[in-house]
Amino acid sequence: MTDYRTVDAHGLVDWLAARPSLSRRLGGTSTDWHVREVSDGNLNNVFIVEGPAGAVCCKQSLPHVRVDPSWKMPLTRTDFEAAYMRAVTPHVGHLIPALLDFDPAMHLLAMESLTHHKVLRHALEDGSAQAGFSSRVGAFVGRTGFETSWRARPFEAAMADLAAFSTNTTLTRITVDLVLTDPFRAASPRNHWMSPELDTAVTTLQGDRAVQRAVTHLQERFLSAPQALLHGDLHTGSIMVQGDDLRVIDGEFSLMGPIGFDAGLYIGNLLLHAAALPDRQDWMLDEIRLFWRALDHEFRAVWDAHPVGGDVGALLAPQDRHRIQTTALHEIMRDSAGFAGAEMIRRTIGYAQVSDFALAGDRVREAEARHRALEIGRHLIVQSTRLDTLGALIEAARR
Ligand code: SR1
Ligand code: MG
Repeated sequence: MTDYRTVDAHGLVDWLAARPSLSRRLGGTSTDWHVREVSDGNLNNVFIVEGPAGAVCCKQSLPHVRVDPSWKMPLTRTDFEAAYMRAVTPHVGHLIPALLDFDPAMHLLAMESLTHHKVLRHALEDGSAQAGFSSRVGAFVGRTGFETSWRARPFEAAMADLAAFSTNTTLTRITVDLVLTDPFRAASPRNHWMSPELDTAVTTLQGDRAVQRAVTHLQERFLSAPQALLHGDLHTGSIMVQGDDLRVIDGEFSLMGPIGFDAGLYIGNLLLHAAALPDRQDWMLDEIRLFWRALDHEFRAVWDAHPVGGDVGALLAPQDRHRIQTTALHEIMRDSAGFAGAEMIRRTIGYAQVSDFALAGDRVREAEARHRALEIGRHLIVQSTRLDTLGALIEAARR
């Protein structure tokens, strides 16, 4: 931590001025640059810097959770985000912002500024999101899910990622606790919920042994099925949109894990939005269809394009490939359903909830929306091992 200091606007300008390529991108001299703090997530400081020629987005880790300074945290999370961006950029191109620079001593990264983009969750909330965005998210998960798997590359490359990202233990601990444990356990002090409206539902959920058994299965999948390099926190706040341009941001939770974890978090957030605004349910179910079809298409297409890229699959006859792909996609769907359910529940009663519920209108409707989210979430979790097709998932999510 010796060379680290948390930058403010002035410190950031000095840091940028010492970097010729970033200075050129901004243009003019440092006195022409305008810095705006745009931190929105729970963990880090984020700034947009604009100059006469262009803009840069800078993100720096803090020694604590941004929204809770008493929650101390190591600084390495931007290191993992930079490593994730480097690892997936060759496969997804402009579906993520370009990484421009990373300073490991300052844990400060600079990336392409998405000045005119909006966080997808906000675009959904203010009604500006254009229908159809999910096909690009599905393509992102399908491509990263295959290209970083053991099927696409020699085991040495996959093991290098396994070794590198398995040290992302601080953020993995957050996921294990906040997504896959605390919400399902009474007396977890970080849980909070709309009380008294949800009291009975929460007590029932936390005493439900079928839920405990199914979440145990999800915990095992998350921690012991390193299928591919995951984003690790793929919710609608980790995606930015402008018209039909979409970028996935915030890869700090990256790790090797089951592909259905990324897919499930995304699906869960669409279903949370539908729970908050029932008249958008058909739209959100359409988005899930688009998402899954694109994931399915890309996953098969990149596999077909290099059928013997990895050690896994080296013996597979071409005529068996389609069937093996289908089996793999069924497994991803089952995992997705379960993780979507866990995400819905943790975003309703856990530490980090979603702002979508405020759209419900009044307290009565919000309580109904939250009850819906808990009910659908529970159903997806306990039924997940039976939900292996898109049709089955949609039907389960319609309750
Ligand atoms: C303390 S971090 C809480 C949540 O914010 C992040 O975006 C992740 O979703 C995490 O679970
Ligand atoms: Mg984030």
